[in-house]
Amino acid sequence: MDKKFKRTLITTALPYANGAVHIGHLAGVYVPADIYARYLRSRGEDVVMIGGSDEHGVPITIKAKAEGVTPQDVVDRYHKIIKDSFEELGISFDIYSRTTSDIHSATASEFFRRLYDKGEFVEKTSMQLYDEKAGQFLADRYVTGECPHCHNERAYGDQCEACGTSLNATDLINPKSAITGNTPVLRETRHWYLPLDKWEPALRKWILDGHKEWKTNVYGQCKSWLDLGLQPRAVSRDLDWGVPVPVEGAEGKVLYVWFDAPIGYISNTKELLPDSWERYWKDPESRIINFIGKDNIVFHCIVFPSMLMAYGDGYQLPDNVPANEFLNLEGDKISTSRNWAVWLHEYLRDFEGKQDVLRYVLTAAAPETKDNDFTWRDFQARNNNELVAVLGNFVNRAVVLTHKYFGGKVPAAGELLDIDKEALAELSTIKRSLEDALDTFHFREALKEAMNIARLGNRYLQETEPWKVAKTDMDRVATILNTAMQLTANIAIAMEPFMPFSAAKLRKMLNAGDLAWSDLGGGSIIAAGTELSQPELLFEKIEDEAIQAQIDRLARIKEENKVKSFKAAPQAEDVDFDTFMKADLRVGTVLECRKVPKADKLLQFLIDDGLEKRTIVSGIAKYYAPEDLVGKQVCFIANLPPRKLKGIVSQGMILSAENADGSLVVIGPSAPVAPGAQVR
Ligand code: B3M
Ligand code: ZN
Repeated sequence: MDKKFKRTLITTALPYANGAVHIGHLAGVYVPADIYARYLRSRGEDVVMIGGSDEHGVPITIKAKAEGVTPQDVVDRYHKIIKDSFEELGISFDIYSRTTSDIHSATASEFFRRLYDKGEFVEKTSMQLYDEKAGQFLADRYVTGECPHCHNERAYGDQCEACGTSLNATDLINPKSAITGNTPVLRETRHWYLPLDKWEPALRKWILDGHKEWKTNVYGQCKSWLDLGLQPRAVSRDLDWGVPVPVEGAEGKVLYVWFDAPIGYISNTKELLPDSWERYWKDPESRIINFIGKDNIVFHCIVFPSMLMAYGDGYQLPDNVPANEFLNLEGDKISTSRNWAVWLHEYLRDFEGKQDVLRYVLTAAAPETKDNDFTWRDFQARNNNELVAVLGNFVNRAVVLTHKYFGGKVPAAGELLDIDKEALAELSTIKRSLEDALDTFHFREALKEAMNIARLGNRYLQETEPWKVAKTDMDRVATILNTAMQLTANIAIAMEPFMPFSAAKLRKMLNAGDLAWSDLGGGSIIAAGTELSQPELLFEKIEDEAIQAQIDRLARIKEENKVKSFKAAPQAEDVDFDTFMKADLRVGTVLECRKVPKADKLLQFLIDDGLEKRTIVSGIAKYYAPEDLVGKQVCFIANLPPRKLKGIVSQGMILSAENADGSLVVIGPSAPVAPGAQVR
């Protein structure tokens, strides 16, 4: 690590307290931050790790309204779930607080007031959407409508999730209030804006010239924001949930959640260290590292730094912002609202005692440079093939053999042969690579290096075969097992930042006293004569049933979502009965069904319609395998004029219902009927 820093303040994005924490949050932010914090601590560095819940913002108030409770009820509930589950996973926050604390409102309020007094804001009047029925302005997510860019009909007032563009509510085409469903009207309101354009030259210099070492995804995003040119951003909202704007005449207005949330890092440091918090924020010999996900980059690299510069008073800007990309789940984007996630508190319930397995898998598959996918099969394979078969296996063999041949006492080594020396020498190479990777936030790589000690150990035992040597030369066995125990002790040190629970278990097994990070790489760090405890398995195999249960759960959610996310179309215009009766709807039995060549959507049916056999072409090839439909009964319109599709004359149309995702389900009778039966 860069020697010029005396201490490190690690911040982690404050999760919104309107839902639990899921594996995407963990892989993106909390596991890497915790690895880093534990690493620095084990090196004896002065480090503070800050976390907390983000308890303001519109989504929380929408959830509260939907449930008929207060926003405070919502955040109390989720703050507890989040805090408890982080703790159980071993995320070693020095403080995990919340933005509804008194110290936070006071800090955020003072921050705003100082900027206001310094003339750092621009005050502007603008037309905003107002719901007359609800009697309130519609900030951010309170409005939905059509995205002006990609025409997604369910864009929010602050962002279109389909194309990723950030929006102003007034940009939406055909806006609707999320509270009443009404079409809002425009009404004049006054807000405070932070002129980001003022800070653009300073930001350019700080990031583009000064931090070329940042991760390319972070640097690149900053550069494209800066190249687009920065605009003033509103930092207040017309809302009744949040930190009130501390200015006369600002009744009914609160600080925008993205103004107050990053100040939460400061308030939480203050709460933890009332007397010394400023050292971490203002001393040039301290450094600040912000762990976040990629959707938060602009706020941490552009907005919050501008706020800090505007505030002045010695506040330091972050030294690094190692943002990660996104983790997907079984090929689909993780989504709180669609319940498409693995929730930490549920994982901890379903896989009791397996905290380290999740930490391991999320690090090994972390989305460090690009989006990555979590699958339950991969989770199982990494546990069984890596943690059990490589790490657990080596440690267990080393400890069991020491018990078998030396009564559990680490034997003294005799003369080292080349093979022993080489194994021990490799430890220092691994240590160097491991530290390089950790220092530069390459945690996947770092974990691989830590695991390499176990791989080395397995290879060593395989080659030295102490169980064979034991028949002839116990002195040699002593040297081999001493070496194996040195490797094991090194593992106990190296794995601590990644898998603290197993590392603690291993340390207990080794009884080796204090093993410090500075011992890592050493070839005599566990003394001869040390009495090992009874061997205990560090990891156990995860069986197919446990994995299948999770896969089944996700399949159920997928089905539920098809129904839940469905928005029924408005009812069509009336049709008179006689007109309706002109449509000749019938049931037919599918005799044959095959794909239409060179048309990936079409299936060609031969239907027994009770009178003769008729051919119908239908656009459902994406949703059915042709053979699955043979023998089924379907509903069709018999009296449509024949139509030619890809050279085939289609005599009618098969009826199907459309799911929210556009997939089609063929409609048929709920019990068999005679082919040709009419439907009315
Ligand atoms: N709560 C957004 C998020 O959870 C926001 C982070 C605040 S960090 C100061 O993605
Ligand atoms: Zn869009």
